[in-house]
This record gives sequence, structure tokens and C-alpha cells, in this order.
Amino acid sequence: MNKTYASIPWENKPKDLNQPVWRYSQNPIIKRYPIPNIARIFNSAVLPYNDGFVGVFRAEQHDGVPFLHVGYSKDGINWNIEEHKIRVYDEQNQLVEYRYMYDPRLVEIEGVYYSIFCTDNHGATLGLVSTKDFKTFKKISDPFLPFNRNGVLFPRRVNGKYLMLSRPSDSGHTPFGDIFISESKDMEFWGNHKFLMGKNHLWWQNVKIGGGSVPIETKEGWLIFYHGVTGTANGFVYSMGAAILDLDNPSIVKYRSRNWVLTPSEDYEEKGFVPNVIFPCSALYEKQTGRIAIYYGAADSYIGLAFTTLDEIVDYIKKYEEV
Ligand code: BMA
Repeated sequence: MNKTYASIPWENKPKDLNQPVWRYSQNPIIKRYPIPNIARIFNSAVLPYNDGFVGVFRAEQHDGVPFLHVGYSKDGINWNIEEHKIRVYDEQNQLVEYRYMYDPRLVEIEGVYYSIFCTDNHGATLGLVSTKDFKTFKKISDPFLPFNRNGVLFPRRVNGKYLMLSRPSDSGHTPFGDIFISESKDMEFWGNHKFLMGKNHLWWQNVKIGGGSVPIETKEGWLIFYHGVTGTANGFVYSMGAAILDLDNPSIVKYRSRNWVLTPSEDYEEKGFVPNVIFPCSALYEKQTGRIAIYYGAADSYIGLAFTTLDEIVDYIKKYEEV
């Protein structure tokens, strides 16, 4: 039986806007100090769930350390975030004590929800957990050695294998970084690592790039939104890029937009804990309407929502494509 989901958030494109992605007029959708002991929520991921939406949110405590909190919403815009961090259990049913957890992505594969995020294993690397009910989470072994960030799982197996994007890093504010693609038969052991796409000569993405939203399956291929970073006299600037990967062999980049598709220009993107950051972690696609709603972290302080349609973004990527 097909599940019926709530409509994804939507607002029409403002007239006269010459850009393929437009912001929600009521941004940011999550403001500062949203719940007790949490100063900022940003870089978070959501999915349709029951008759509404569920999300795994990066929540910065008042001691400055981030953990993940579950939230629920009827409309994908107004969120009730739980006050406690997620509870993760290991194979012996012991509570796992993470030192920190941040930048989650969220995907449903074959009826199981997986969240992949950045955590510590003697250095920053990816953590992976699964859940069926968002009440308790099960730890799956860390997919990679330190240092790695920006893990993104595909929403289905391709040629029988689970697929993951990741971004090998260093221990700090990494000054380099390309996206790799890896595969697994069981979600536990990852291998066959291949370079997918890298930073390049284009100034908005000439320092590093990293995976963002769960790939959206389209007849053109897998549509991905990712972040690209440049360095300025005042530090890094994070923009959003878009590309399309081959459907049957996603290690092939079919099209990649040479232009960013969203770059910091609103107050809540330019001013905050870390200025000039647009950091997409999630994109919802509604097949019946072709609408896409993108959730992005803004200035490491807020969550912003932006929209496009499949036709519009695919046309744009092809028009300005440069692999
Ligand atoms: C990256 C990550 C993100 C953050 C970004 C900008 O390295 O730590 O969580 O949004 O920097 O500060």
C-alpha cells in the first residue's frame, strides 16, 4: 500500500527573481533559543513521517557542544523539538555516550530510518544510527576512520549496494575536501571508495565541497544539493551547489552547475555565530507536483527553507553545466 504523506512546504517563486532557488518569505523557520538549554539549531535533516514530518536536528547546548534532537511537525515549518538528545544503544543494549554529534542527514531505506552525522572516534568522523520509531536509535559501527565529515546515504540500494557520499577531512576547519562515494552490502562495512567530485577553479567552490541532501531520484539521474566553500579575507563562505549523478552508476557526475544555486545574501545567512554559511542537509521532493523544499543551516545559527522545482533546477544545472 502506498503511504500518503502531507504536502511538503511550499511558496511560489517571487516574480522577477532570476535565480533557480528561492527562499521562504518567513525564514528563518527555527530561531535562536528554541528550547531550554539550546542556543541554536541549524544544519538539520527532515523527512515526511506519519501524517506530518520528522527531523533530526543539530542542537547546540549552552555549553557549546552539539547533540542531535528529534523534532516533529505537521507542516514541515513549525517544529516541536524534543528537549532531550537522541538515545542511541549499542548491540549490548548499552546507552552510547557520544562526545558530540552534529550535521545529521536522515534517510529512509526499506522501512528503516538512518541518520548519519559527525561525531568523535579519536578525531572527527562519521557516526551512523538507525531507528524505526525515533524513540530509540541503534548504533551501527562507524563507517570510516577519522577524519571524515558530510556523510550522505542514498535512499535505496543501487545494483544491490547501499551507497554513501563522504568527505575525508582533517581535525579542524578543514582547508581542503572533495566528495567520495563508497558502497556497502550490509551498511556496516564500506569499501570500493571512488572519487566523485572535487573543489575546482570556480571561485565559490575553490576551497572544499561536501555532500548535502539525500540524493533525489529523477529520470535524469540522482539530483544532489551540496555545499561549496571559498576563502575570503574574512574567512570561509559556504554556498549551495547542485549536480546530477548517473542513475545506474552514481560514481559518474552527469551534470554539475558551474554556478552556485544559493549563496549567503540575507541577514540570517550573513550574520550569526559563523557568518556567511548556507549548509544544506535535506531536500524533500514531491513527485506529484515536482516541488522541492530544501532545508539549510544559515550562519550556524538558524534553519532556512528554500524552494525550487525539479524542472527548474534540472534546466538550470544543464544550462550552466560544467563537470
Ligand atoms: C563546517 C561544519 C559545519 C558548519 C560549517 C561552517 O566545517 O562544521 O557544521 O556549518 O563548518 O561553520
